[in-house]
Amino acid sequence: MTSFFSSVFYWFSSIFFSKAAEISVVGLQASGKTSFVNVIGSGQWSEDVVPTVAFNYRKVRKGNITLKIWDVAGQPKFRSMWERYCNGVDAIIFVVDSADTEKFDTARFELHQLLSQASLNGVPLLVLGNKNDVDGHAPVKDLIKALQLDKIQGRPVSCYSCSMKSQHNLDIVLRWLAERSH
Ligand SMILES: Nc1nc2c(ncn2[C@@H]2O[C@H](COP(=O)(O)OP(=O)(O)OP(=O)(O)O)[C@@H](O)[C@H]2O)c(=O)[nH]1
Ligand SMILES: [Mg+2]
Repeated sequence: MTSFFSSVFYWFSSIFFSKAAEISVVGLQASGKTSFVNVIGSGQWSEDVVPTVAFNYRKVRKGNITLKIWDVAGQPKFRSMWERYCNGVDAIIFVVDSADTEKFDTARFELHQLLSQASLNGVPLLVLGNKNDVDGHAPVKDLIKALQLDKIQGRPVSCYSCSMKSQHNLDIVLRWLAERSH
């Protein structure tokens, strides 16, 4: 009987205390954006992922939080779309392949270019240094330096090292997103 009442309680609370956040996931091609959305959506890692064309939209429910996610393509021809999909969201997630140090300069350029758009003033930013399962990946302090995250002003900025493949640190990412939900 107790379990019946507690499940009814959780059902009601999921309706009345449910929260939502709309987020955009951007970053250079092959950094792992679609893998991130797949892993938090299905809890399953798969190598089998094709490059995104334009964007994917996905709604993911985690506990009492609904995430509306714009997964935007990272190839150069699609980058001019990033601003449009980041406009009005609760948070921007910028994914970097932390093992591909040669692309850090391009990632920094594209990130700062995006954040210079007045329409995105104040939108919280989460930088994910993905692929930390790969040897030679850059730790958070090197990412902060390489992407000049300390120069970003006027918005909350966080940076975590993570891996979609091993699902390392995804619990922290979800907690960060829960704090942006309303
Ligand atoms: N080792 C490793 N490989 C990863 C990880 N996350 C993604 N990958 C691989 O990186 C490649 C690109 O992943 P995607 O998720 O398609 O990258 P994307 O950022 O969505 O790329 P675009 O859609 O082209 O912008 C795939 O081969 C993935 O299997 C990770 O955490 N570790
Ligand atoms: Mg993709």
